[in-house]
Amino acid sequence: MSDTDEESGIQTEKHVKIVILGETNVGKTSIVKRYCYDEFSRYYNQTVGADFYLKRLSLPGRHEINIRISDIGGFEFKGCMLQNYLFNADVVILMYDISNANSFEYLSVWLNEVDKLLERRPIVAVVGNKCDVEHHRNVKQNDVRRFVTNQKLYHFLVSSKTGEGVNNCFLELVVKHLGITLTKSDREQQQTIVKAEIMPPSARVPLRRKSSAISNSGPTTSICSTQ
Ligand SMILES: Nc1nc2c(ncn2[C@@H]2O[C@H](COP(=O)(O)OP(=O)(O)OP(=O)(O)O)[C@@H](O)[C@H]2O)c(=O)[nH]1
Ligand SMILES: [Mg+2]
Repeated sequence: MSDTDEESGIQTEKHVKIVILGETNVGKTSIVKRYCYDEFSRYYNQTVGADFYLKRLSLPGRHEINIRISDIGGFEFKGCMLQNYLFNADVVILMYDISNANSFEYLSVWLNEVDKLLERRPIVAVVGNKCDVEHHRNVKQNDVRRFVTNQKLYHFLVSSKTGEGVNNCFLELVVKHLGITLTKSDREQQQTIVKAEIMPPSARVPLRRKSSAISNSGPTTSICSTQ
């Protein structure tokens, strides 16, 4: 991180390195692409090794921030490069998929590895992705709460598909690392526009009926589309 020079009004640059870890298929590449390019692909393309991205963020108070993001393929846990990827990390994101219980359970193994490979634990955030498929949730919220409380970690819920929570997650971690204080309106300016998909009736998931007494008139859906 370079020094600030707010009093003289000179714009200064700061650098933050974020490393994203987690099981394969949880959406690590997807969150980076949503954050850096505001795009999403429903097709899975496995990350081999690691990919590196750069995002510039301007914040009030003449803060110009270069965020370097390392997107590590889920299979890299077994690779010998993990220590190199983690080198000098300011923030580590441990990502799980809320619809995949294993992906959450393995986070403790990833966290052990981070602690083993780094002398000092950086800021670590547990990020639950795919919150657009809340109706397929397989990870208990209490388990997540217990893990993040015990380990003193941050927790965010996001959807790389709709963009929900994505900007906020990166913003909070960056300002936390740099010690920048933002006002409520500064935060609001950085919020993502959530993009909901309008589904044809044939693709909608029917609501589970509580009892047979509920009328069965017309098609229903558990998917709420907002714009
Ligand atoms: N519904 C939904 N699907 C998502 C979301 N994020 C990612 N996906 C899908 O999940 C699959 C895996 O996404 P990736 O971003 O490639 O996963 P990854 O963690 O980078 O996987 P590896 O590169 O193998 O480690 C893709 O088919 C994405 O379209 C999300 O927020 N919601
Ligand atoms: Mg990937």
